[in-house]
Amino acid sequence: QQTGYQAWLEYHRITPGELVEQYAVYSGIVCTEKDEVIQSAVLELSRGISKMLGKEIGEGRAVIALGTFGGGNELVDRAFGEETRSAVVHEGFAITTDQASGNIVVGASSASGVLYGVFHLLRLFSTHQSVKALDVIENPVNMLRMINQWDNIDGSIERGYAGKSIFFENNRITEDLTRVRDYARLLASSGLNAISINNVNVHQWETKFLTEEYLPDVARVAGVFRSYGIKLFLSVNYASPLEIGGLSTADPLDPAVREWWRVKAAEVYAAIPDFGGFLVKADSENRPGPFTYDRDHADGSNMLAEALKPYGGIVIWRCFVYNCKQDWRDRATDRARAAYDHFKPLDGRFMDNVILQVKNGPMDFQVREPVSPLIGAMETTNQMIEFQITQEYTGQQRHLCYLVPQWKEVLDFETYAKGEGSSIKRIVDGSLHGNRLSGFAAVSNIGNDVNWTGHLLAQANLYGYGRLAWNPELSAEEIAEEWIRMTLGGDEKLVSVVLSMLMHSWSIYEAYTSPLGVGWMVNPDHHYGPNVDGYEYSKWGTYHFADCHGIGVDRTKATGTGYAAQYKGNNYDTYESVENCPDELLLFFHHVPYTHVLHSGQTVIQHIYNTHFEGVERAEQLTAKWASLEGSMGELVHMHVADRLAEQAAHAKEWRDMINTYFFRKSGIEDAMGRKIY
Ligand code: GCW
Repeated sequence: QQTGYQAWLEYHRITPGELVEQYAVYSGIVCTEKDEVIQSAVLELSRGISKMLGKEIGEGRAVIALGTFGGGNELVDRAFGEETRSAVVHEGFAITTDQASGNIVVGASSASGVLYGVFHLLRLFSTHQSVKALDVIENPVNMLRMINQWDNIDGSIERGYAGKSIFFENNRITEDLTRVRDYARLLASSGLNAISINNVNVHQWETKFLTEEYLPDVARVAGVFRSYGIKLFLSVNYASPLEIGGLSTADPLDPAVREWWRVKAAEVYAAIPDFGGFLVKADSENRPGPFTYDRDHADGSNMLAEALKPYGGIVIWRCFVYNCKQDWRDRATDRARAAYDHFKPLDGRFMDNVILQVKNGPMDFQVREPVSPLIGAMETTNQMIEFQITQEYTGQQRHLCYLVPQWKEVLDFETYAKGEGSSIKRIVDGSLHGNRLSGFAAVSNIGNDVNWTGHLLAQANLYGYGRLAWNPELSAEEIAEEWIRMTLGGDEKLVSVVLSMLMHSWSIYEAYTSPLGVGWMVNPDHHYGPNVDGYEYSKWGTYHFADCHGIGVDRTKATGTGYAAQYKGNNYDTYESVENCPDELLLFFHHVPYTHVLHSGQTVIQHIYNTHFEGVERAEQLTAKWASLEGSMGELVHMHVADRLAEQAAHAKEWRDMINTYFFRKSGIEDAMGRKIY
């Protein structure tokens, strides 16, 4: 049962008709370069086209030619003039249809550009577009387009909801890398170019990845990704010099520690010459870091950066740093403030091969959070954004939640970092502050489930992440529609129904879970399912402060924690004021009475009741919509998603009833519509 294994590389057979005739004119692939990435491109192209046409490519009158500019393929060199060549940057590509011959030509300035170009062409074929007059130039907007695996060497995956690791089992790196290769194909086809393969929480065994016990196997994995233009990174343990180096300290200013890392870097590069660098979670959630030695994050990251610098390697240093041993009685400490408070004062001190990786929001990948005020706030520091594809807090791939619309909102957010026009996307693409290094990272949602992501429709998040990292201007609808056509086929009713399901899913999930931006209300540890006070008296800094009068966190400068003052310009004014604060973030910034009237005209309490009743109805509508698609796709696929949607609808009721009952009991205020509350 290979249901969903090919994901968006399914290449459904194109039924006879105008399109087949158009596509079938191609009699072969002309490629003269032996480079392994270009050979991957050739393989992908012939595999894709023969699957779509149901026969080997052949018997036509035109060819598809591909190669790098000046790489020896005459058809490529003839097809593109100087202007086009200079418009194509390192990983970009150009595609053109030669009118006289009908030949399609894919040209690029690098081998990976050729591969991205081929995947683009395949996307055109598999979404049934005309290829008669192509004239395409595409360049990736972001330099680094990265995936972070949170996989452990024992095969488990932190926050993984789609089975076990495809990389590791039984404390070894997987012997058979076929599946890793197919993952590389999926990542490259969506536009990605970097991966870190192990969890940022680096435990005892994974710390040894830097030793000769594991390095040859890590190099094997790097080789697989290399053939798809993807660079390999490792998450490293900050305390490695202690744990595997036999030193008595990991003090970043200690010469012996610095030397240890230099030697390590040399060994890693000897095994993997194009190694990407280190990803580091330090002084975060009980992981070791420079604080132990009274040093700061700049000291820690620069030490590693210095070791990697001779080889062109980079350090990606995470900013998810906060006090995870907070006393809930302490009302002055605010977790939301932490990243900014820790890192902003260090601006200007990081080496140029350090990138700070900042989560999209100040807390932790909730269904709704404001955008992190740290992004853009450090003018002379490289930054990249971190998203979470794996649905830790958004239904764990048992609920449908298409996250691209959320990411789009974040990327379009105006920070005013340099006045108007300082959107997040312009910060993370490096253009606003002129950074050499920048980009996107995201925590993967895949495992060894046959369909990769557990919930088949959650594949759209992985695909969408890659497409958005390549070009943040694409719309969430465009991306979803591509994914549907490529994965499930082009039946028009199917496309429109699934598109509407995906596009509404985030708002549905938000409706029946935690209200008005306050977040959490989940079961501790595993984070699935409702538990309103689950984190209320915990040490994690995650509170909603509901009492019999009202709810919300006062994060204003005037009377609260002062978090709102981390924003610039209009944003500060908007969030500071209870009148101006957008409804969806009201409880993130303000503590208000249940009778407070929202911009929508409803009171807070009535909003909670309404959205929770409606959320369940809308979740039920998803099951009905999906049911209407029976017969328009493979039976197994249809049944699989139907099962997940049924579970979601039932579980949404659990959310509704817990939340409504909790707030009815706290507030004593009845639902104006008299619906059932327990
Ligand atoms: O969201 C939290 C998760 C942890 C994770 C941490 C992080 C990898 O619950 O499981 O650890 O974030 O991002 O470091």
